[in-house]
Amino acid sequence: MSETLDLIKMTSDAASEFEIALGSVRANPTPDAVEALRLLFIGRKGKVTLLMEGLRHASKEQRPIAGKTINTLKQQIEEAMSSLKEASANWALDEKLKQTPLDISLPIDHMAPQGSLHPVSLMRRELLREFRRLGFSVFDGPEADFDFYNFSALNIPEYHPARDMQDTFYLREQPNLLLRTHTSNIQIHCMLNERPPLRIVAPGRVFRCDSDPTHTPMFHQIEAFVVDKNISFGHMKGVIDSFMKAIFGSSMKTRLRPSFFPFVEPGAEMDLQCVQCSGKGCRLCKNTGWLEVGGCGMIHPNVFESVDYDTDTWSGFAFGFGIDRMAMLKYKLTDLRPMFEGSYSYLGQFSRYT
Ligand code: FA5
Repeated sequence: MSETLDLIKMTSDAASEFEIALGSVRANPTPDAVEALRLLFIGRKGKVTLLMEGLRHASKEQRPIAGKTINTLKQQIEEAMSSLKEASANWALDEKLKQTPLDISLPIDHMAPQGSLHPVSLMRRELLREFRRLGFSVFDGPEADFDFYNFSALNIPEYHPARDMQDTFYLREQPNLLLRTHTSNIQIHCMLNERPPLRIVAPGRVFRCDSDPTHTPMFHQIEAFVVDKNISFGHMKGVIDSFMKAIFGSSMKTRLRPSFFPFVEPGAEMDLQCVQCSGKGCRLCKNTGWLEVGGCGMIHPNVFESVDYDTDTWSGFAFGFGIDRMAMLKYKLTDLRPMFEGSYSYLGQFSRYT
């Protein structure tokens, strides 16, 4: 009987102790303090757990009375612990928020870093603005295309060595299907669908098996072509000069070098003065003072024939320039490859141009 009375007295003492401890943990419910309180009373060696074990020594008659008292305390403690756990989670959140101060009075753009346009998008946007100003319309074409549009109709027959000039990715699924190696395929798609006069600009992604500081396996070109009556090489030179000066400034020097492309005659390569060394010669321009940005020329009569245009009536010029190369020159970059590696810090530097 006296053991039972002791147990009840100890339970009442434990209840008072718990009330006091609960008050101080509630004031500062850190996860550690909450866990310590739990262990102290209802842990494996906790005060209430030991009281439960002490029930073994109580007499058979008195055991239910003492048991009920201890159980009631245990339940009260468990309930208090579950609300303490919630308070502890809120405490942890408050602490975290204190460490990352949040000033809700700041303007929104100070809080979230803003995205920016990719240098190729910036360049394409600027180029299209200039071409639209010159009266060109935008035309699109497929990136995976048939040999006919990328090569044959452009006067590059099978086994022609010019096919080796552009290292082609062929697609296994279908014979004659490939990733276009240039945007010149759009000339054929457009001319088969539209009748002259034409004044077309066509930017797009192209693919070649190629990689070094000035070559990437995926890159962007912008194709432009004009088909009308009495079009001359002089018209082409005028258009190229006009948009190059609009983009790179009126002092930018350009030059045309005779070159061969099967789909134009005569053909030329267009160079811009090296922006890195202003024409003096450096590693980027391989000491030539110039950087090649694209090819151009008068549309070959065989191309007109493959799209059924009368060569006695129509003449035209075409050019295809590397957008990435022009971005490289405009933003003074020395390597094209990081443009496509997706580094946030690299691409973030273009935000001031967006
Ligand atoms: C052509 O692709 C012709 N289709 C251009 C053309 C169009 C000529 C119409 C005549 C009439 P070329 O292979 O030289 O030409 O490529 C044109 C430009 O694309 C190059 O001057 C360069 O600026 C860019 N370029 C070529 N290969 C790569 C590459 N791997 N990575 C980045 N830019 C490239």
